[in-house]
Amino acid sequence: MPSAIVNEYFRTNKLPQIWCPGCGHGIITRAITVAIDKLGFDRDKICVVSGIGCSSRATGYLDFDTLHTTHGRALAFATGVKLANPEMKVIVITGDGDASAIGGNHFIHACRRNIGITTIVFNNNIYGMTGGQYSPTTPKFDKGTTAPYGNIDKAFDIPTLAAAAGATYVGRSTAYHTNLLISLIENGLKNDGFSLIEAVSSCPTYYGRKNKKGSAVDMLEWQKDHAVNISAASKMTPEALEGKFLIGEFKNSPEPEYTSEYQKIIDRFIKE
Ligand SMILES: Cc1ncc(C[n+]2csc(CCOP(=O)(O)OP(=O)(O)O)c2C)c(N)n1
Ligand code: SF4
Ligand SMILES: [Mg+2]
Repeated sequence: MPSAIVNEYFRTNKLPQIWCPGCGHGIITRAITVAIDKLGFDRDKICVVSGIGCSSRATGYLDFDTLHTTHGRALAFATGVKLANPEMKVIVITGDGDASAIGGNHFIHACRRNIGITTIVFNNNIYGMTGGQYSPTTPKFDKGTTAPYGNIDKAFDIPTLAAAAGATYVGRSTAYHTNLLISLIENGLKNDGFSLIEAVSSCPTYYGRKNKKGSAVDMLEWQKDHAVNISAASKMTPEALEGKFLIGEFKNSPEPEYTSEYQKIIDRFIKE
């Protein structure tokens, strides 16, 4: 990490962080700070909220107003922060388990309300913190400690879920594709409503070992080799796209934001 970013946006007295060597979460956390830096936002107008998980530990290291909350409830806390402080940029950092398993209901309703929260899901396809249980994004037939013979549940596609539920900005990138990730986070933060960016991460310790994905470097190379930008995908055959996943900006359709709509109701009653 360039030290300027670390010194500016990280609580250096809390470092080193707890993540395993080769974990993708550090790369994604840095990308968030670079996006904020590029936008030049006032750091006192930013609040970062997380749930519980390896990914959610990021709020401990980031030097903004931060809330490290309870498992699955980051969006509930963030909704309260945004309603009380509509002028603040509210960012949620969450894991695939935190966002789409225990927090799945908060997730779809935050999307539906189009509340001004930029949510970054660190998707490592597993519950990393608790020892590798399978999550709603573990690919079908992959293994976890709770699926030693293979998981038979179909995985959620988080961007598709978010777009269908009403999020107005949706994208996906990976820990490997950091420049794209930074630009998606920037665009998500520019959107007044609910933005969802899935950041494909890697957990070499649990998901990688259980599914024989090789080293941390092998897992990043897998991201490089299997991600296809949505702009290139339209020119590819279904055969060429077999086994690949899409990255890029999937949706950018601004709509009225929840707290500004709420303020209109308040103003109406104050006048009456
Ligand atoms: C109410 C509650 N249930 C379960 C847990 C245990 N728990 C902590 S983190 C976690 C899963 C985290 O997975 P994910 O959100 O994908 O984050 P990762 O660690 O993979 O980054 C679970 C089940 C908890 N802390 N609280
Ligand atoms: S257990 Fe997995 S997700 Fe958690 S810090 Fe280690 S590599 Fe990262
Ligand atoms: Mg996870």
